[in-house]
Amino acid sequence: MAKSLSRREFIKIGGLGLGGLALGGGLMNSCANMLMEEQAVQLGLTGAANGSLALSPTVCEICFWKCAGWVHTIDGQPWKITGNEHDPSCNGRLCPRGTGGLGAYLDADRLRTPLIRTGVRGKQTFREATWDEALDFIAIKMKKIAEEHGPECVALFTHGSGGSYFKHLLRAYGSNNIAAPSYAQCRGPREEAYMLTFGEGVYSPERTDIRNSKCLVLIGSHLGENMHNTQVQEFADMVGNGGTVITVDPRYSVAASKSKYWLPIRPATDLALMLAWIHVIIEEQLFDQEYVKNNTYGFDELRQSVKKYTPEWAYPITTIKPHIIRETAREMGWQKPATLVHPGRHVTWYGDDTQRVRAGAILNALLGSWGRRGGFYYPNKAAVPKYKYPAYPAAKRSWRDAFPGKYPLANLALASGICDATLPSPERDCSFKGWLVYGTNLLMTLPQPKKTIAAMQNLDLLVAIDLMPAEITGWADVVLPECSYLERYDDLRVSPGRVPTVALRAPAFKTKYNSRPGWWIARELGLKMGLEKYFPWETLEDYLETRLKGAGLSLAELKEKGVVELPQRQPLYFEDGVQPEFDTPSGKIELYSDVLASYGFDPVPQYTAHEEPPDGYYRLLYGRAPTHTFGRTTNNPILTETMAENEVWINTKVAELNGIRNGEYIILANQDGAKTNKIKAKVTERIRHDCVYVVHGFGHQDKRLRKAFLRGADDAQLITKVKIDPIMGGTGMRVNFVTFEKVVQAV
Ligand SMILES: Nc1nc2c(c(=O)[nH]1)N[C@H]1C(S)=C(S)[C@@H](COP(=O)(O)OP(=O)(O)OC[C@H]3O[C@@H](n4cnc5c(=O)[nH]c(N)nc54)[C@H](O)[C@@H]3O)O[C@H]1N2
Ligand SMILES: Nc1nc2c(c(=O)[nH]1)N[C@H]1C(S)=C(S)[C@@H](COP(=O)(O)OP(=O)(O)OC[C@H]3O[C@@H](n4cnc5c(=O)[nH]c(N)nc54)[C@H](O)[C@@H]3O)O[C@H]1N2
Ligand code: SF4
Ligand SMILES: [Mo]
Repeated sequence: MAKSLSRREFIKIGGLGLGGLALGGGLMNSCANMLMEEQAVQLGLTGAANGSLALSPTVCEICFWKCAGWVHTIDGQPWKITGNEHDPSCNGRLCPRGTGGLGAYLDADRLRTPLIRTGVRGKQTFREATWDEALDFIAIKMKKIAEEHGPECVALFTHGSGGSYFKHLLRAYGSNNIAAPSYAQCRGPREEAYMLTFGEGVYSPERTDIRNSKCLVLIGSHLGENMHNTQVQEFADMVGNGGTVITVDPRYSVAASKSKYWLPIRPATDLALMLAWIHVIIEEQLFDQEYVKNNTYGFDELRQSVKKYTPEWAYPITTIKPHIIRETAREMGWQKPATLVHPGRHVTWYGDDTQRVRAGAILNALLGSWGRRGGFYYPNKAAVPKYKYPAYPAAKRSWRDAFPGKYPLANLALASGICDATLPSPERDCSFKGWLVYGTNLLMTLPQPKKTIAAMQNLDLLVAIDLMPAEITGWADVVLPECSYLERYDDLRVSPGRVPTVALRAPAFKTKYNSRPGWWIARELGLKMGLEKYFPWETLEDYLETRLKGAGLSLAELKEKGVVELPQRQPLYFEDGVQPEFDTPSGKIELYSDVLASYGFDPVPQYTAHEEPPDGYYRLLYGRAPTHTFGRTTNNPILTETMAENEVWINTKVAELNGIRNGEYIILANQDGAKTNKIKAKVTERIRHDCVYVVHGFGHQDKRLRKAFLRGADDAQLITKVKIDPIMGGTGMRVNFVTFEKVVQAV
């Protein structure tokens, strides 16, 4: 370790990256790598004379943008991680979190060996076990559940690349109940809204052509705090090129600070604003008439339906003045079709989220931005054949059977739904007896954590596969330590983008402690369960080689290049003279949806009011900080130095009214009496008076996370109420209201 950069040096760099963010258009820490080089020279770290430098390709796992990078080592010791210059997902620059990715490897609090619970569930008493013991324990329990209840009674919750092996394992075992919180707690409503409108989803990374956009409308999307790499780079470029930004946010976000218009909307009323925009764009004929005529279905119904939604109608609801609604609608019209109404990503807000996002999709359709430069491009994905396995056994039941007639347009399993269906209820049989939880900290991630605990208490088997002793691992029967992404191979990254690429993650370091890569864990478990025909490969290198061969590539090439570009498969934009086709029932962009109508939902979005906070209470809003990813980095020894705890943003007048001083620790209590740890008040004009804001991912409750334990507050503890989207089952979580309590000092 003597020759690697010290933590302090890393932090300075992270801090500088952030300075760039606050100061202007330079939103990325492009200077960070240069500075690292400089410091490396000072430390005598450069050149083979001082040690042998090596590079190995990686794909970042600190968030799900999946930037490709290089891990630099000196004499096998960690030095730094930089972006891969040939990767269109990062353009050679990682965000500050990715740069701090070494912290995931270095964290001394990592899980070190398999653990088997010894006392009652939740009491956190475990004994260390060998891999053999731990996997035998799981295999025996899973076989028993399959015999007694059927394999469908085991569900997988997963988030992150290694989840793919466990999906495969579960399907081979006979269950299709695979859920990710990134659907019903994140972007599910967006995918369904765009599917209904355009016949395709937005996908990840988003197909947004921000780089070429002339007018960008951000409705709650807090780019710059939401640090999804190339989106932020393109946003900075677009601002630098003089593009118009319209930001709708009750909080003066980083994005708002780069905007021509900041619309500090009353939370929960965005749909009213969007309907008024549609009204103006239609009435003032600001829409793309030819595009709408050729490509859309239901324009007249839409026009009739939004007649009533005038800016004057929207004003008292949203608090946005009518002339501002008109002016911003005209800006959008002038720049069309290079006007991009950003579809958002985390969109599970108020329970009518599919309809709200659909209103944005309709705006994009009217402005003709779908399939056009500066709007949404048509993504290209590399043609890399899947590994050929024998067919999976047919699953007899699915999570859907627990919800007859509900959430008809959910295309993926609901993490929250599986949790509900694990609780005994007179309405349904208790369907789930076993949970495998890979890389998702359900107690922070799902709303209503008490319900999650009650559900877990009904299980015959709970396995957590994690890097860290996150809260979920404290409830598990068996805890399996995965090694960090820097110590393992993973499946190829074949993400959609402007150009089709394949990227490789290879191990840069030997596996630390008694941890193992996900692929190894899933395979060993499969072998113990008699599923060897589904694991014909022995190492992931064999598996990768087979897949790459199918695309005319090799592992050696990927190891050398990290990222390989393959031929383009479709044009990015609609071509002149070619009539586009849409995978919707009408074959057109559906402004009016017969599918929604057939299920009894509004075929064009209609406004319904949401509950407002009672007196003395404020709506709880939450979001991201540039140097953290949820709770997965809040114990990272490098990233915690940039931000160690969260604060609660409180409007200056509200703070005065409640006698709260800036920097004072307070406790947040919600409408149901749920309370947080103490959290620092940030008294600011940058937020409306009717809401407060916290960054999600802090306030860890597990003391094994020594840096994160009780640092700041966890918003999930206050999300005791949800409003469920009837269309697809997403859990609207911004429907909770909080008040403040003083921290009583111990005498
Ligand atoms: N209250 C509230 N809830 C939310 C949100 C919110 O803002 N507020 N956001 C929602 C959104 S948008 C999303 S996408 C979801 C995200 O939810 P999750 O993806 O579940 O996010 P985390 O809570 O960070 O959980 C990540 C877990 O993965 C573990 N981990 C990290 N690296 C590895 C690894 O390499 N291998 C393994 N096996 N485990 C690893 C971490 O230790 C941690 O336990 O949460 C949703 N839920
Ligand atoms: N640094 C960092 N970046 C990340 C992540 C991370 O953990 N860390 N996570 C990634 C993931 S998985 C996701 S899904 C995205 C999430 O990021 P986004 O999709 O951009 O954000 P949201 O969570 O929808 O929204 C947060 C913003 O919405 C505002 N807001 C709250 N309520 C309302 C409202 O009623 N109306 C309007 N108009 N605005 C409102 C908040 O003030 C805040 O600015 O970020 C991604 N990027
Ligand atoms: S955006 Fe940042 S954290 Fe996310 S994958 Fe890229 S470098 Fe890693
Ligand atoms: Mo998300």
